[in-house]
Parts: sequence; C-alpha cells; structure tokens
Amino acid sequence: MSTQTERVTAVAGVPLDIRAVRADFPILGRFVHERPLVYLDNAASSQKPQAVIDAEREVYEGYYANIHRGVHQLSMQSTDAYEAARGKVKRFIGAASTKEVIFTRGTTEGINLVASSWGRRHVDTGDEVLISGLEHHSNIVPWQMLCEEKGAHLRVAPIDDDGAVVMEEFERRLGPRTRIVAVAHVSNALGTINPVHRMIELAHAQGAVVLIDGAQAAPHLKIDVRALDCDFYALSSHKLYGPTGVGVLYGRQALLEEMPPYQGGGDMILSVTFEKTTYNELPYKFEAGTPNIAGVIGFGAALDYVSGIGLDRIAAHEHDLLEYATGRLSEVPGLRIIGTAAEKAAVISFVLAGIHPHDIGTVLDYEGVAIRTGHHCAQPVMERFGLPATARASMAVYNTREEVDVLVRGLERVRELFK
Ligand code: 7TS
Repeated sequence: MSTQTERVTAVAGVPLDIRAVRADFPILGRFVHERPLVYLDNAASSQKPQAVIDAEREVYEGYYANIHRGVHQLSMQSTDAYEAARGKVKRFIGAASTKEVIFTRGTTEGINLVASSWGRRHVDTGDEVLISGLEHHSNIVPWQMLCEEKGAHLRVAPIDDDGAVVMEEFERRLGPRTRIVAVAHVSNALGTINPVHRMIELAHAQGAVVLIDGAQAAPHLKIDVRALDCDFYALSSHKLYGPTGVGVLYGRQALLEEMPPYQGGGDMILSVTFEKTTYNELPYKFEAGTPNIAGVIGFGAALDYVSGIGLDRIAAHEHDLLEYATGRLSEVPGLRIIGTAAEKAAVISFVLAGIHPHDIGTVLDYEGVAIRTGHHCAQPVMERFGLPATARASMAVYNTREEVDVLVRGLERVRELFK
C-alpha cells in the first residue's frame, strides 16, 4: 500500500509498525468485489491474527481432549492450556484471582448469568435496576426479564444530544432501592466512553453493585477491574481479536461465592446424588458442561498478541484514526455524525441526508469497504436520535488513515449515485 500505510505511529517513544501489524492478519490481504478489503466493522467483530488461528489449530492437531476429567496426557495438556488462558485473562483485567474469571460464551451470557444468578437472589418486588440510555440490547433485555419476573423497576439514565449519559440524571435515579447498576464501558452505537469510575463510586455509595458491559471497551482500553472497583465485568473474545463463542465474566470473589449456579451440569459439581448435589468451587461452579476449549486457548493467544503490542499503543493509534476520520467525514456534504461525546472510542456512527444507511453500506461494499448499518442492537439509541438506523465505521489496531480515505471516497460515490 502507499507510503502512509508504512507511516509509523510513535507512542511513548515506541513505534507501532502498522505494516507489520497488518501482516499478522491474513484476511486483510484479500479482495472484495476486486477491491482491497477495508474492514471497518470491528465493533461487530474483529479479525484474527495468525497467532490466534495457529493456537486453535495447534490444539486440534497436537493435544486436543476434554478438560478437567482425564488422567491421560492429552486431557492434562488441554486442561493446562485452558487454565493458562484463565491466568492470562486474570492479568489482562487485573483480577485478584483466577477464581474471579469465569469463561462464558460472550458478553451476552455473562450479563445473563449475573441477572439470573445474582439478580434472582437480590432483586425483589419494588427494587430498582439502573441502566443507561446507550445500552446494547444485551444489557437491557436480561434486566427487563428480571424486573418483570420480580416486580422490580428498570430505570434508565438518559443521554444528551452528544450521546453522553447525563450524570445528574444518573445520580438522581440512584437510591436506596437500587440493587444493581449495569452500564456499558463504551457504547457500540455511539462510541461514547462512559465515566464508569465515577458511576461505580456513586452506585456503591448507595449500596448498589455494578456490572460493566465491557464488550466494546476491552479491545481499546486498558481494563483494571480492581482500580475500577466494579463488581462484575463482562467481555467477548471475538471483539478482542480472539475466537467467537468465548467470553469472560469477572466477578468479585465474595459475590460469586454466595451466588447460586447459573446452569447445572457436568464440571460444576463436586458430587451428585438424586437427593442432593454439592457444587464445585469457583470458578467451575459457573462453568457447566464442556466449554469452548480451543476457543479459550485461542483467546489466550489473542491476549498475548494484544499485550505484545500494548493497549496504550493500540489506544493511541485508534485515537489518531478517530480524529482523522472525524475530520475527514465532517467534510462530506450532508453527513452528520451521531455520537459526539467528548470521550469516545474509535466508533463513528453517521447518516447521510436523504440516503438510507443500508444503501450506503451496499455501495461501500462494492468499494471493498465493510461497515455495519442498522440499529446496532441499540434501538433505544436510534429512537433517542429519531433515526431508524445509522451507518457505522469502527476501527481496530490494523486500520490506517488510507482506509479512512477509501471510506470517504466511497461515500462520495454513494452521494453521486443517490444524487
Ligand atoms: N454489549 C455491547 C456494548 C456490545 O457492543 C455487544 C455486541 C454486546 C454487548 C454483545 O456481545 P456478544 O459478543 O455477546 O454478542 N455488539 C455488536 C455490535 O455492535 N455489532 O454486532 C455486535
């Protein structure tokens, strides 16, 4: 590609070699409609580096077996690799212990686990659950279901015209009946970075526990669950350069200890008789059934990959892209960016006057550019802005300024076609 692609972003004196990073992702070499792929749908899911692909392949080629149950070598080797991935997650998010790291299918399952296990035990008639106006459906619906079952109330802290949570309103909705606050760290539809540290402080002052939906934050921001002082933190591997079907729920040990299991089955028990079952210790109590063994090991490789580059350097590179793309897109006539909060991750939702987002997405696809169009599983956000849908470009470590230029040229083509 052009010389700009070879441009190195110097961060804290250490250069990030974009060309080398891109070479780590085999899919980035492919063409779409005879154009080089420009992948800007990273908020939906990110592409996988060779190291992750290799790690999964090595499991199946070299040592695959079920875990936690075999005395044979393959099972022990698989178990060691699986548990080593848990240790990597612990370090990656700053958890105090691997007992606090539960493998799930993804963020959605992590939130459902908390709503079901913690929620059913602690939320009662007349109690309140507080979320924000920018949540993904995964952080709305499980709480609605819980509230419906218990006769509790779902309260929502509204967002302003920039897409930032109005903190006075957030604070106003907290009270002695608030049992749990569940908020996104980063909004998938708007890119807003929530002031979660402050939100957690305010919630704790009212005696509420806090779950952070970190699906969009974990790939872009350094996460430290102890510094945040959150009670639960959910994330997905597939947005973090890892395999699909794997996620993590962090939970504070004291809370997890007293929570009932989420699902019953193998691996989560110590002993079973028809009269009574004794549950396994943490974290296995919450991991019923055979998990995604190779996926978890692949996720460990993804965390090694990200740590090898450094999240501070990834964040700085993406911030540069965000500023550049915001500037370039603002020059496109008729384009309006939805989500203009002061603190943002590299997610840009936009609309073009008189053109449906699906038409934008379809034309861009023929230019090789992959973006997402629709409501982004955040229909209340769309409603807040009076829109049925937006187009969304979301960036990752391997994206470049030239790719933003290709996007902008593609949008010029969209405007010509729909003039
Ligand atoms: N929370 C947020 C903030 C998300 O962005 C997503 C997925 C989820 C939860 C659910 O994650 P999952 O891995 O369990 O599916 N967001 C998107 C998106 O923006 N486009 O596709 C999926």
